Amino acid sequence: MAPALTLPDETHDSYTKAIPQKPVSQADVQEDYHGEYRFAPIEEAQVSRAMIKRYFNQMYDRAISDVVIVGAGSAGLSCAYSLATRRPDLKITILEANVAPGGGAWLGGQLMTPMVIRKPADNFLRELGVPYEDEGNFVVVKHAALFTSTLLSKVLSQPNVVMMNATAVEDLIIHADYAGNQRVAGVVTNWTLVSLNHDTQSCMDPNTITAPVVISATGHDGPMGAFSAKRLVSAGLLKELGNMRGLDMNRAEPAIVNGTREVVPGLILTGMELSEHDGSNRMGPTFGAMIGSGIKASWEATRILEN
Ligand code: 48N
Repeated sequence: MAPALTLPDETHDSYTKAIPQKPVSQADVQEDYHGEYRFAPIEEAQVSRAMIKRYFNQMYDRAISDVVIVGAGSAGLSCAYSLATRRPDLKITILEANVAPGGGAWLGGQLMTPMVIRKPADNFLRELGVPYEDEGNFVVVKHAALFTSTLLSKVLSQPNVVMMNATAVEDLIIHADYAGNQRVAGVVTNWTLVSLNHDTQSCMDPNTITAPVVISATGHDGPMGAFSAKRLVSAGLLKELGNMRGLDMNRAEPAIVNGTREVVPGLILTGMELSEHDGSNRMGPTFGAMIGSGIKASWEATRILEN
């Protein structure tokens, strides 16, 4: 862990110099829903410093990560959980453009709430402890948010995972390796609200996170869908996008899982972003391939790191 940022003396006195406060003892704290509920005392600066110290220490520490995962949808989160639990030694940093992570996995299809997952991807539900109804060849989770919130909580409770939401990847770091081959070596980041407003202000420069492996799971729609695949084209590392094809569940799901791979040195694509890169079919409202592709991406990442 990088050295913690040192902050000015945090004794209580330094807070009350500005605005003297009536001292309140800890003994006044009381959780009483029938009488008087009393909180422990706090100073506003303590709240600010508690956030600043932790957030910017983690930004400092994760400026060099082992694996960056772009996109906290069902594929990105499945990948993060599989990688973090199998390789607790890795510094895994997730970047999610939305304030709310989860991507398209908060609903099933056409705003309906049940989520369909085809076997064998139901194995992952048992690993997470997500209940479901068994329909034979597939299972149904009663609410997509039950899957996504459970997965999200499991990912965020992994000690080696840091997630920065409301943070967009707005470019890739691309280096020439020792043999002169181009390889992805990290990501270029900015607060999403800044990324979305580059046309309203000039020169709001980004930040960077370097990592030997970047896993892009930015989906196929939304304001930044298929971000890395599109960037490969504009950076000259991919001739053209394959463009996602029409819906065919039985073709789409195995194609996405089996096609999950390192598409250029240092960059793995997973989930629906891959359908835009490869031109594979879409599967519509069934999520087993997002789970399988995410888990396969985690194995691809360890293959790269171990070679
Ligand atoms: O849920 P998505 O969009 O992507 P996946 O691949 O995890 O899951 C796709 C799945 O929900 C489907 O589309 C289903 C199966 N339907 C298929 C079909 O046929 O329609 O998550 C991508 C995440 C989102 O949360 C985005 O906000 C985020 O990636 N994101 C980014 N985060 C950071 N920087 C970026 N440049 C960026 N672009 C997207």
